[in-house]
Parts: sequence; C-alpha cells; structure tokens
Amino acid sequence: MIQWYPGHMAKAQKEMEEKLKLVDIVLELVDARIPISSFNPIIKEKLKDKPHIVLATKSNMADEHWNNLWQLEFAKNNDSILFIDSIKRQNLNKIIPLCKLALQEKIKKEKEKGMKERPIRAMVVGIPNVGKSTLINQLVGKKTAFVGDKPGVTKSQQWIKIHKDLDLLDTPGVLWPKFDEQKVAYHLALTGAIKDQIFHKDDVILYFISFMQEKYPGSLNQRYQIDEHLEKLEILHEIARAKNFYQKNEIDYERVFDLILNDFRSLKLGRITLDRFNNE
Ligand SMILES: Nc1nc2c(ncn2[C@@H]2O[C@H](COP(=O)(O)OP(=O)(O)OP(=O)(O)O)[C@@H](O)[C@H]2O)c(=O)[nH]1
Ligand SMILES: [Mg+2]
Repeated sequence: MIQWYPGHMAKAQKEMEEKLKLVDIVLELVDARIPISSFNPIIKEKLKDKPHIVLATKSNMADEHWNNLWQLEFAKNNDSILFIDSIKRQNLNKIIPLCKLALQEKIKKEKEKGMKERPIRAMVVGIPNVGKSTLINQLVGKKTAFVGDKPGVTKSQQWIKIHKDLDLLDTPGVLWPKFDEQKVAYHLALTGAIKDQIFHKDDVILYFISFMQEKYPGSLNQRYQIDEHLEKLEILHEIARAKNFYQKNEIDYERVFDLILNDFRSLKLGRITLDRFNNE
C-alpha cells in the first residue's frame, strides 16, 4: 500500500479550512480521468452549506463516453460538475456564470440588505497536479500563479483577481492522509497526483496492464505490436524485446515501466478514464 503524507500537506489542509471562512464558493478540481479517486470527501464535509462546484480538469485526456457517464452520476448526487480543459480553454467561460448561479440567493439577500455589490470570492482546491495553477493562469490571462509539472509546486496561498466579478484564492493541493483503497492509490499514481519516486512502479504498471487488457482491448496491441492476451509479465518482456530495453543482458524493467507510464500520460494509448462505477 502506498503511504504518503508529507508535512506540508497536513499544513495545507489546516490552512485550507481557515481560508474556507473567507470565501463564498469552493471550486473543487478533480481529474476527469479519476473523478472519484481525486475527489476529496473531507472538503465536502467541511463546506456545510457553502456552494461547491466540481471542475473536472484534463477532460480532453479522459474517455469521452465516461465523461458523459460521470456527468450524469455527479448530477444524480446533486453535485454540480463541469468538464473543462484548461489548456484547450474548453468550458472555462462557463465557470463564472455557474458561480453566479450557485450564489444567486446570497447575492440577492445582500442587495436587499443594501450591501454594495462585490466580487464573488472563490477558492480553488484539489489534489496535487490536478491543474489548479494552470486553470488560474488561464482565467487570469497571464502567468500569475506558479505552474509546474510536478506535484506540490504551489506552497503558499494568494488572492488573484480573475474578473471584475470574481476573486480567486490559489491554494496548495490537499491529499487525504491515507488511501483506503489500493485501486485509488494506483489511479493517483498513474495520473501523476503522487510523485513517481514514492510508489512501486511495478505494482502500478501490472495493475494498468490488466486494466487495459480488460477495458481498452486492442490498445496495447496497437501501440506495442504485441499479443496483448499474454500474461502480464510476458507483456513486459515482449515490450522490452521490441524496444531493446536491456542492460547487461537483463531486462531493464524501469525503462519499460517509464515507457508505459509516459505513453498513458501523453495519450499515446488513447483517451482513458480509470475510475468506473457499476463494476464497468
Ligand atoms: N491536458 C491538460 N493538462 C493539464 C490541464 N490542467 C493542467 N494540466 C497539466 O497538468 C500539470 C499540473 O498542472 P498544475 O497547474 O501545475 O497543477 P496544480 O494543481 O497547480 O499542482 P500543484 O501546485 O503541484 O498542487 C501540468 O503539466 C499542466 O500542464 C488540462 O486541463 N488539460
Ligand atoms: Mg500549483
């Protein structure tokens, strides 16, 4: 079982709870490929009556069919969800209208009390590497929040003016202390939410091969020109043979693992959704 809980994550969670009091609405980013594994049940608990919108990032990397299924599933649970792609700027223009809609009552009440109109204060939360900084940069139109391709880049919080009607708080990623399901840990590892150095790549990759054999038949075959019905370990060997990944006549597993991981993350195996429901 992968265990990961660096000190700054605990601190970030405490800070997040304090900042929660300052905002009108919370935008929770989830990764469209793992909308449940990247969803943080703790945040929802702490929100109480505060509106909450789920933004599923990297939706262009996820399986379109599953984006639609997840959209319906979240709606069933009364969770407002919007599939976005920050890099392709897909659906970003729907975020502010959605916030205004969710806060309709509050805005109306403040107006009735004679309060001056003010920008909505929102907060972006989400697990590491889910795309918080990228989204904020896109919304603000220039590089303000720091973006990196490694988890845990953003370590301090700051307000950012997004629009005349919206102020946003950038927060560091929050990951819950313990993944109580092995599958969740694998999904977080595959998508890059947890650092490559801290999980056992062999377990993750063997899991992924089984997943691909079952859910995306033909993909491994097409990419690596191998018989994908082979036993998992044999698949690794075949790929090593095809790519000539050897070191001192031994199979260089590390290179095979990295190849598969990079191929998944760079869409060379197609658009893939890892999280499923109804045993599908
Ligand atoms: N394709 C695609 N890639 C994205 C999207 N959003 C973010 N990324 C990529 O995901 C990686 C992480 O993005 P960041 O914005 O740094 O993520 P973060 O949540 O701020 O990460 P931390 O600060 O480390 O917690 C970067 O390589 C981004 O280019 C998206 O909507 N689509
Ligand atoms: Mg960041």
